[in-house]
Amino acid sequence: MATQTKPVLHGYFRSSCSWRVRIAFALKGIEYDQVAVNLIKDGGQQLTEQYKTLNPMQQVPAVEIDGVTLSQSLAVIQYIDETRPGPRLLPADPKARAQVRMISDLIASGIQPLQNLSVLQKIGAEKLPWAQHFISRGFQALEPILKQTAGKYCVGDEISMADICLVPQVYNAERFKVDVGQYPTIKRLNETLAEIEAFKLSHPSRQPDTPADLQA
Ligand code: GSH
Repeated sequence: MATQTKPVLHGYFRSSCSWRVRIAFALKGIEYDQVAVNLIKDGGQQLTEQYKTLNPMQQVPAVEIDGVTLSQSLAVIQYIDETRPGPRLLPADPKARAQVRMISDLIASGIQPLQNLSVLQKIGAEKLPWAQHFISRGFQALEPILKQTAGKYCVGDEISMADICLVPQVYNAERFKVDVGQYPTIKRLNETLAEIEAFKLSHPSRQPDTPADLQA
């Protein structure tokens, strides 16, 4: 059950997985503290022995909440949804819920890991075309799926975990110079979601660890 202590998010302003958790907290109206883990500075603060005790995968986010430490953003989002009041992040209807998980997994397992920092560092020189290839491949699959499932948002007319995954992934796509205009449904959903306060407040340009030159 929820306790009085504020959750602590160990994350990085530009990490799409940390952003997912920030959106979930914002949608639920949950106050939380943030501890910055700079993925670049000092060779990557996620690689320290100290941080490894929070997330043995040495990635952000890690979240201290209700006396447990959780990693894996989708597990964190689902825990928040199951323990906190506010708008449901996974729909009650099993088919819609499966669609939300399908879209979330497509992004969280099928796209983001292939363009993640540690993978790009390992492959060396071909970083940009590599990332563009896997993001485009994922978006080519996501577009027809969303065409079928979307209403105002990714699945019908209620915001869900799928939307929480989509917006940070589009942000990554734009960083890697993928032309999102080729995917009209993805583009339309992203534009709609970008206007929502929870997505704005949690944006990488507005975090405590956002460098001054990247602040909105
Ligand atoms: N499946 C994990 C989740 O959803 O939380 C992925 C976490 C992940 O890839 N985090 C990235 C990271 O920490 C930032 S979005 N990258 C740094 C690294 O791999 O060294």
